Amino acid sequence: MDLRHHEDFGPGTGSLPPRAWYAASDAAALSLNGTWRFRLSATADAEDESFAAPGHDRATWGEITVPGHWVLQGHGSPHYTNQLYPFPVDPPRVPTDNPTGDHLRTFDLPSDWPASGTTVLRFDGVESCARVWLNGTELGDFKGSRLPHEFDVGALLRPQGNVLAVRVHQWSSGSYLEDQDQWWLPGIFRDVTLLHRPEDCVGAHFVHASYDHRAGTGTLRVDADTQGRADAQGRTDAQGRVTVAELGIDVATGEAVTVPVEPWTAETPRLYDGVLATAGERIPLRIGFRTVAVEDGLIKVNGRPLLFRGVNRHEFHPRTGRALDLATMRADILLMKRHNINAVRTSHYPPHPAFLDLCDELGLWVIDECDLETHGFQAIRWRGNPVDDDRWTPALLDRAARMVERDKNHPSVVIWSLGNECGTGRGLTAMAEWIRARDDSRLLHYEGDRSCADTGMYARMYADHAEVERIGRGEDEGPERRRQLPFVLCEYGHAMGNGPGGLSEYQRLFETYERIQGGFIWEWIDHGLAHPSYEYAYGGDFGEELHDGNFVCDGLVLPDRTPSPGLVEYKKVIEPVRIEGGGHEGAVQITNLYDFATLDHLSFTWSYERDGVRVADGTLAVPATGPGERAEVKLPSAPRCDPGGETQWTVRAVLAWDTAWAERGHVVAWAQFTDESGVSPAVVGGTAPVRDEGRIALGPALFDARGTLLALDGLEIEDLRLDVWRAPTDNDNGMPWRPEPSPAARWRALGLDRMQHRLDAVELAEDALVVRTRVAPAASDLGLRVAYRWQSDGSRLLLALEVEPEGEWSVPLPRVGIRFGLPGASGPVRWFGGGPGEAYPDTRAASMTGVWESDVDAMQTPYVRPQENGARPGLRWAEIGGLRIDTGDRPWFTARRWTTEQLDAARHRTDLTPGDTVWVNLDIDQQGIGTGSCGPGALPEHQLHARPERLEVTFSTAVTRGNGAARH
Ligand code: IPT
Repeated sequence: MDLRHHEDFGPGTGSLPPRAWYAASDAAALSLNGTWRFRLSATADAEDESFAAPGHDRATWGEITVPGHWVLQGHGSPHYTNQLYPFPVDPPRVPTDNPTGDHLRTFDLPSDWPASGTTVLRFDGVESCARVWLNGTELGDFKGSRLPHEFDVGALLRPQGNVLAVRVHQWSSGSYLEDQDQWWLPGIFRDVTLLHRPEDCVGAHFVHASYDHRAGTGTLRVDADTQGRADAQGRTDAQGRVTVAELGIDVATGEAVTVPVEPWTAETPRLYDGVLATAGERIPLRIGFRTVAVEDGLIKVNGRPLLFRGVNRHEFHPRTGRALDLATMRADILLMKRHNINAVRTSHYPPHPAFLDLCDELGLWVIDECDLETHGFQAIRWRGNPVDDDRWTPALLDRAARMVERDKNHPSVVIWSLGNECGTGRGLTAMAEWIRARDDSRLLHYEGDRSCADTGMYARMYADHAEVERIGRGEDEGPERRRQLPFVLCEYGHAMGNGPGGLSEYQRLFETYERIQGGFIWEWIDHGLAHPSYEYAYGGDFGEELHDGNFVCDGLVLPDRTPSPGLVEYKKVIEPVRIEGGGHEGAVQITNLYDFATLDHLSFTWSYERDGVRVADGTLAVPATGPGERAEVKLPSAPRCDPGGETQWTVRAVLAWDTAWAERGHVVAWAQFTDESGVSPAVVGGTAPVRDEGRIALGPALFDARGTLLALDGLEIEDLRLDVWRAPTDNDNGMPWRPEPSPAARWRALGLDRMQHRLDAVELAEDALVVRTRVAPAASDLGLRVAYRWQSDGSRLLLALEVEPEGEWSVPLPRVGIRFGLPGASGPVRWFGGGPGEAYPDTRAASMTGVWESDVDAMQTPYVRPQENGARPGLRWAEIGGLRIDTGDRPWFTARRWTTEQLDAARHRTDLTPGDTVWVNLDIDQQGIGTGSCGPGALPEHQLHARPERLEVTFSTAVTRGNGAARH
């Protein structure tokens, strides 16, 4: 059968050979972005091709913004699947139902558009297959959605009234190669540009800029093809000149020159401005000198091993999908740099090319990944996998070439990745061979082939801590060749919903074993699409037949790019400066964890706090400390303050001056050290409980006859009782494809979400009211014996809670503590404890001890799919809704305007309606978070196993006792 262009194995026809992308030259350019005419058809051939001819009647057509996806502009709807193809797997055929968007744009050339030379038309990205006509003449067709394609249009252009017609099919054979875990979003989603190519213009060019760290010199050679052709060695006739004024370089293309330079690294992104000039054109070059190599089994740049503090980045915007503007790209990088991230894997396709310019400029290591994933074949045991079928190899090689040619001049790109999750096959080997032959100055990455036959490094995703440790020790099994390779976790720490937990433990391994050269969190941003009813939509919200729900919302930033607590935690865990030790007379140790930079750009400050309130502060003089070095500095003697309080030092490393990515004073790293631990509040007692008219009074407190607290000094309190349930997090819910039940499934099976409270006794003792209950789920013999011992000194109310498990508990508890309601509570919330943001047992590195002020609404983390969130650890005291809470037991503190049951039932943010009552949880402990939505669950030391527990809390209604409004 004859396959039509969108269903054949090939990459397309008619486009020019790929070449390097650059933002601007002095040749004329015309952006064709903007409003285009648009018509959507349900099938590939519902309409004939007459629309491409000038003069076609478009009266009934709509409009669309280019770049953009039609499904986000009111035509059809988006569809989310992770691995599964949303169509029958019968490669290279695709369904008859194949949304097809006809795009039309008429344009005039600027009056000064040069008549000589020629002009090319460039598409930077079209999903998934385009066929292009200019003025009625077909230029060709192409696949490879996130790769550029150019056509020579010189002969067809007219000064006025040009008609550019583009037919885009949502599904094509290319879709089989683009099964990335993301929304399917068809359309012309990157720029469309006309580029004049003067006579004697610069053709393809390749900037080779290496750095010799022994000599301190850089060697520059720019190969350029002034005719658009290269000879058999890839070298070209040297007709162009390369100048770098700052370095006094003025050489012919093809000629190498070695001069003293400052190297480029992600930490010190030193770029030199140069020019590549031919008789017809001048192209600005931004040159970074650096050398990437594997030596002694380690990835080294400029002779030094790297540690990737990375993140996987998809291109995403909640309104425009994968059509990103420059400001958004820059915002991503600034946010990354401000959170100590030093590397990006462009999962799972080459990004908009301007993103890499920004990585060069601001400094990030980049793994540039090819637009290739055939994950859906896994579901059919990899039968027919395109990467192991020679008919597809030309398409694979085309993708490899388009990536490498486009991006090869970026110093930030240190590793090429063949793609993601494609299984194994000859096609991948062919790609690797082509890439190595074209550019042997970078490493090759591909995670999917455990033999590492084609790669220069060993990569895994979601390996648990124990396995990473084995690899670090060199105790991993596997091919001998692989055991010699450096190791990177190309994905780990699945940032879905609340979490990921366990990052500190991973980082410790990365810093302990030199073979483990860091990792890349999965992933940067939640792909929640702006939605009129749900606020943010995820899989299934558009009525998709097959979908993977909110697995698409697994980022370190929320869809609107608000940092989630996970990003704040990651920033702390990967701090490039470690501050340790300290104490009374003790010295502070400062370790420079940068790979290249000194600490010269940082200043160090200290502050001293009593009960969370700053008493004194100052600066610390830190001696010059090179990468990997450690310095010791003495803190001043402890400032005088009132005795009896809890005192601590806080030491910070902040930017000493403005940088390209953050302002002076921006905190890069910090640590706190306790000086004196303070005195716990005195236990109160002495008042006798009194029974009266079906009520029990105890000092300021009123209980009902069953011993339920009703009010304190007239402040209403609702339903105070033991609580063990939390709205399961995505990590609690685990991986749907794993056979063993997730923690949340085990919790629900046992009934921890439906515990019954049986009242066993209400005892009025001389100076205490004791209420005994047994808390247990129906159908089980497991239970928790609970004793609430209430005492009062006449003005305050003390609760001493005791919990005793009964039976063989094999399931960890979600939480254990008390919860109660404060009807009508409003106003600010102030607390002394961990903050400012949320934390859990294995996500608390970034929690800083201090006095914090917020309000209940701001204490919620609005995860796209609602789930447990917002806990603050280490509570000493809190004031909320007129209630004062004091405790020496440092419980976890949570407050929200809905119940856990409502949070558990909600599917979207919009399902949560704040009620009048603020529900407060004080937890003795919580189960850790882990990263079980894709990866290991909470580590054993962060699991909450049922055991005898105690909690003492004092309640009062007294207002602030001189706790100044210190905010950090
Ligand atoms: C891994 C994929 O590479 C990535 O695209 C994403 O789907 C991630 O998981 C989970 O969000 S594949 C997984 C089956 C390990």
